[in-house]
Amino acid sequence: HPLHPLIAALPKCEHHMHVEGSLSPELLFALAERNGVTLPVAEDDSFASVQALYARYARFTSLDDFLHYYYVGMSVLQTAADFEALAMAYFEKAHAANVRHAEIFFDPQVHLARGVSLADVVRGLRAASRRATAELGGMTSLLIPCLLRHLPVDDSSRLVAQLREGYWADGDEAEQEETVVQALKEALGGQDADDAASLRGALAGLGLCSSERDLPPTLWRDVFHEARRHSVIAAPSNGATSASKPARRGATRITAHAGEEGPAEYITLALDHLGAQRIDHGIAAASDAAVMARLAKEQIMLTVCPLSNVCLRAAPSIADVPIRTFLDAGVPFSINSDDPAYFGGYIQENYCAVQEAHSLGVDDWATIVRSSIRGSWCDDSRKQTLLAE
Ligand code: ES4
Ligand code: ZN
Repeated sequence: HPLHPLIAALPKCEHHMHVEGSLSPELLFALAERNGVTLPVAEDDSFASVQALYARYARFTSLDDFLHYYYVGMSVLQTAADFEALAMAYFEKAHAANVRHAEIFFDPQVHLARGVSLADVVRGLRAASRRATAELGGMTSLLIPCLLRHLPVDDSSRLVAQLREGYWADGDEAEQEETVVQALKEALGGQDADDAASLRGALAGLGLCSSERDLPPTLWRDVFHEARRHSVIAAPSNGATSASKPARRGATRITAHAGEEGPAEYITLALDHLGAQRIDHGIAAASDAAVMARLAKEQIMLTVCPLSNVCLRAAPSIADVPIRTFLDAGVPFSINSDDPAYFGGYIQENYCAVQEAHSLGVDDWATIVRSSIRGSWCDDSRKQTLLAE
């Protein structure tokens, strides 16, 4: 397509990419071997080889069908180095597609249940994030832990309590501030050692994902209320901070998967009851005029994932992903890869698929790029830089 060089060159922001979903079958098998993890014997032998696994990924029938493979796959991730390698491989792909800013989801509850500490996960991801900035043209990135809907609500509560105490600490009692700061310094490594407050800044917000059917957002209302009440994850502060005097922490930013397989009503519930500032997927909004009007009025960004929707049968084809409907209604959205190793494409392939199915114009792409920057959770000065690119 004549617009493809332009699309490749667009300065992109990605907001909806589960880092565990960037685990390729190749890396999955390599880490299973290195870490001595035994993969399950599926009836259809899908874990028999890299090729068999790719073939199985091409036949997902639903979100839950995919999630089974996704949670088995991530069992090979054990050490901080594994998470660093995983995220670095993603950042390199993203950089090749001219991603300038990436906000990355991860699933702490699953890793904790496997005995992998949050400190190790965050340390590995942070290391990759720092390297990406240094080695990949100043690309910025933020981390967003997600609560998981397929697990009991209590499990989410426990994670929020742990985040509140200081997720980096291994103890389960609230730590003395001194101890916390020390652990923070350790978790960050030398580079940020004199800015313990920036450890809080390692996480940019709180998400909600996993199975959606029959799991309305209201079930997590109290959990998100707790998270917001205690600002368990600080929004970035503008003032100078120091280890001895942490900046006043802003309200926790919240995003939630809603309206992927579930109804438009779940989008409304996520906004009203969880305090969501963004909605992940949100394609069901297109079937509800009132929800569309609200998203446009309040400029709530949807993080749309076209290849994911087709792969998991949330939409019959890319042409059915309501891109034009959102553009016409003034509903801001970004285009994202979701779980790129599982759904047959990274961000570039998602942008190109949208172009091929929807024949967008240059002005449409300018709108998408601007919306993606405005809806990011980086600070205002970074947004200004991105808008100028
Ligand atoms: C996910 Cl596609 C999708 N939907 C909901 N939760 C998820 N976690 C990882 N990928
Ligand atoms: Zn997702």
